[in-house]
Amino acid sequence: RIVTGPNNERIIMSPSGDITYPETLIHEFVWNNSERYPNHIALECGINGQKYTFAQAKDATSYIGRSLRNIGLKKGDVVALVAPNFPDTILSFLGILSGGFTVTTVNPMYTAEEMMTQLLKANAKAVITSTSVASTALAAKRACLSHETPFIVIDDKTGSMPEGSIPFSDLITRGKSLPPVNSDTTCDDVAILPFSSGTTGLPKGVMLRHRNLVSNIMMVQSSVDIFQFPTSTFQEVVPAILPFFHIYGMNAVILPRLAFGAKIITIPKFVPEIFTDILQKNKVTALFCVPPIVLFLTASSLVKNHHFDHVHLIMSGAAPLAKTDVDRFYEKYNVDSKICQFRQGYGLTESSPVNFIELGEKYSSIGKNIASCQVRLVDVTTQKDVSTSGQTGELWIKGPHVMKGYLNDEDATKNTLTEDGWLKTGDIAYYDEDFDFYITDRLKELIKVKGFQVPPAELEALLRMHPDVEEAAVIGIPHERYGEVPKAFVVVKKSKNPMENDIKNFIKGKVSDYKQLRGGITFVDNIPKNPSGKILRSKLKQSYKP
Ligand code: 4UU
Repeated sequence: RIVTGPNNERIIMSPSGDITYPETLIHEFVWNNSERYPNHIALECGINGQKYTFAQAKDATSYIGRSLRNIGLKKGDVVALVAPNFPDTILSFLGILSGGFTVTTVNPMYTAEEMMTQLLKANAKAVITSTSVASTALAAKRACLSHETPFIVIDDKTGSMPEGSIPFSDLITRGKSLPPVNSDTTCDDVAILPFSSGTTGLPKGVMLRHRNLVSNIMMVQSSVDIFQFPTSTFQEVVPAILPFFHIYGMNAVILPRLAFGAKIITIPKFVPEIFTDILQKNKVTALFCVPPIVLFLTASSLVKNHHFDHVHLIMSGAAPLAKTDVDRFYEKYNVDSKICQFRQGYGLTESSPVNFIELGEKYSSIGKNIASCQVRLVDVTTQKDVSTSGQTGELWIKGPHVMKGYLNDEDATKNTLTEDGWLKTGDIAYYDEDFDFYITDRLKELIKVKGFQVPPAELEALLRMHPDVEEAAVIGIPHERYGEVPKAFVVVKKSKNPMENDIKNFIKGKVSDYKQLRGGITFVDNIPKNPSGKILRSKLKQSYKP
C-alpha cells in the first residue's frame, strides 16, 4: 500500500488499484450509455413534473449548444449558469459544454453583489438563469456586463421573464434546425469553473478539465460497485436535493447518476414537506445528503420507515458526519444496515470532488482513498510525511481528478498545487491500522455552513467597510444544526460604539443567508496576528468557548 516516491515521499496508494477512463468529454460521457434505454426518464422536476427521457435530454443538449453558437458565443467563452435544480438547469449545463464553452456555476441563493463578483472574475459572456432568481441575476448582469450580453431564462413556473431576455425553450426549438457544432474541444480543455476559496482568501475559479470530471466519476464507480443500470422493470431513482452549482451535487450525484441511467428528480429548494412528499411518491433508491439532511432524516416526524423501502444507499459528505447521527438513524428506522447502507464521502471542489469513501461501518471515518487517488499525510511543521497510523498531518492528494489550477491566480495555484502535482487540501487527518482515514481539523480558514463554503476573508472585507470598524476577524464555531456558523471578532474605531445588530444588519443585505453572522459578534481590543500580519485564527478559536 505504501510506495516511496522519488523524493522519499510516503505515498499511500488506493486499495482499489488504478483505473482507466475513456477519452470522452463530460457532456458526451453523460449520454454514453443512453442508447440502451432511450425512453426511460432521465430528468423529472419534483415540483412541476416536467420530464425528459434520455433520448429527449440528449437531443436537447445538442440543440442548446448549437443555439448558443448561433447567438454569437465563441469557442471557450464562459457562460454563467445561475439556477436552482430544475431539469432545464442540467440541460443548460450540458448544452453549454456541447457548444464548446466553459460553464461557471453560480449559487442561485447569492445576492446580486455576490453574483456580480463571480461574473466578473469568470469573465462571463452570457448568463443562463431561471425565472425564480432572474431579477437578482439581471441586477448582477446589468451592474457588470455589457448590454448585449445574452441573458437566457428558464421558465421554472415561479416569476416572470424579464423583458429582453431569451426564453430558454427557444434554444431547444430553434437549435433543432441549426447545424451540429463541430467543436474541437479536447479532454484537456477546461470544462467548468466552480468557485472555491481554497485554503485562503476570496472565492476563485477552479479550472476543472473534462478529463478531471470524467476520471473522477470512473474512480468512484470502480471503487463503489452498487448502482445498477436500468432494465425493463428497474431504474435507480435519485432525488437531487443537493444544489447542482456545487461540485458535490454536480459531479458526485447528478452527472454520474445520469451517466449510469438513473432517474433524477430535481428539487430546487429544501422544504421538508416537499422532500418527504417526493420520498412518498417515488421508489427512491439512493439519497445523497449533507450532515444537516441526515439530521433531518433522524429527527423529523415527517420521515417514515417505508420511505426507505427501496433505498440501498445514504451518502453524506461536504462536512463531518457524526457517528451518533447514523446510530440514531438505525435506531429510529427498522432498516437493515447491510441493505440500506450509510456511506461517507470526502471531497473538495479542487479534486472534482471525490477522494475518499467509507465502505464499511466506521461511520465517523471517511474510509479509504478511491481508485487512482494517491494520498500523502504531511506534518504541518516539519513538512515531512507522517510515518505511522494515528499521527496527524495535512492531507495531500494526487490523481487525474486534480484541478488544473485557479483561474488567473498564479499565487493561489502555487500555494495549493505542488510542482509535482500534489493538491494540498488544507484538511488535517490521520489513518488507523486498516488505513481508514479520519478528518480531525481544518488547517485552512474556510467555514462550512450546511456544507456550503463561507470564506472568512469575504466577511472580514465587508466588516472592514463598516464606518465604525477598525479591524475584523471571522472564524467558524460549532452549530448544532448547521455544523458551523461564522462568528466575528471586531475592533471598533476610537470613540465609536456600534451595537452588534448595527453590524449584523450592515452585513445582511450584502451576502446570502447562510453566510450571516449567526455565531454573533464579540468586540475585542485587538486581533491576534503573526509578525507578517496574518490573523491567528487558532488563537481566536481557543479564546472562544461556546
Ligand atoms: C469532513 O464539499 C465539497 C465536496 C464534498 C463532497 C463531494 C462528494 C463530499 C463527498 C462526495 O462524495 O467541496 P468544497 O470544495 O465545497 O469543500 C471542501 C471541504 C474539504 O476540504 C473539507 O474541509 O469540505 C470539507 N469536507 C469534509 N469534512 C468535505 N467532505 C468532508 C467530510 N468530512 N466527509
